[in-house]
Amino acid sequence: MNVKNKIILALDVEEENKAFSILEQTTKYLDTIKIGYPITLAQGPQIITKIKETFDVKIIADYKVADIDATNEKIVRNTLNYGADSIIVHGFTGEDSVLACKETAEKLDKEIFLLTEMSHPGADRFLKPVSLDIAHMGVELGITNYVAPATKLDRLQKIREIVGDDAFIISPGVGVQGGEAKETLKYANAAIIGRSIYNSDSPQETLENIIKSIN
Ligand code: BMQ
Repeated sequence: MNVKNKIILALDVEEENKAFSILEQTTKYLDTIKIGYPITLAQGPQIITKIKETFDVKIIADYKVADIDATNEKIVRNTLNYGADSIIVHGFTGEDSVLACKETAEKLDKEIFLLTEMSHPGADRFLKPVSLDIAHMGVELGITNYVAPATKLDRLQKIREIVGDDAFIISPGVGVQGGEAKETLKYANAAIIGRSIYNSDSPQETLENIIKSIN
């Protein structure tokens, strides 16, 4: 995995024209975006295909897949067949659920990202107590891509220690949620940034400034 400028745009807008306008302004500096339920539910999953046909970007589908193995298989297969390059799956559902996602993606020559701990405060109650265990499970299952929080650098660092230097970690929570890109990239391979970019008056300038701040 390789992410240009170490920034992944979280494209959580709902309107297609807004999404396309932001992509036009940012894809000079970005080659990887994350789309999730907001735009998918507003525009339909065909939006994945449409973005792929229009822009030269890799798409991470953030559907936080969290069901039994048989259902996960269907969710992952359909998402990737729309053209997504990878999909984010929850780890708390356990080994069989996660393995179904991994094997389905591999059959299509695509990848999964395993979500370990989350960036928001509420994650401390239920997810934090098990998130390091989730990372250990990922290693046992041979997973090489992870999601871990930019807002909790001590946790991000611990997760990096567990998954190892060769794993690829993408990290949300930079900007509006309080995380800082340069600090995050000490432990993560790429930072996921949404609102600070797509809600700014000039997404292009904001992105340029973030890239400057990293280098
Ligand atoms: P923003 O930069 O806070 O606007 O966006 C962060 C993006 O990462 C959003 O798409 C969130 O849904 C997503 N996200 C997160 O913020 N924290 C997590 O722990 C996981 C996650 O996917």
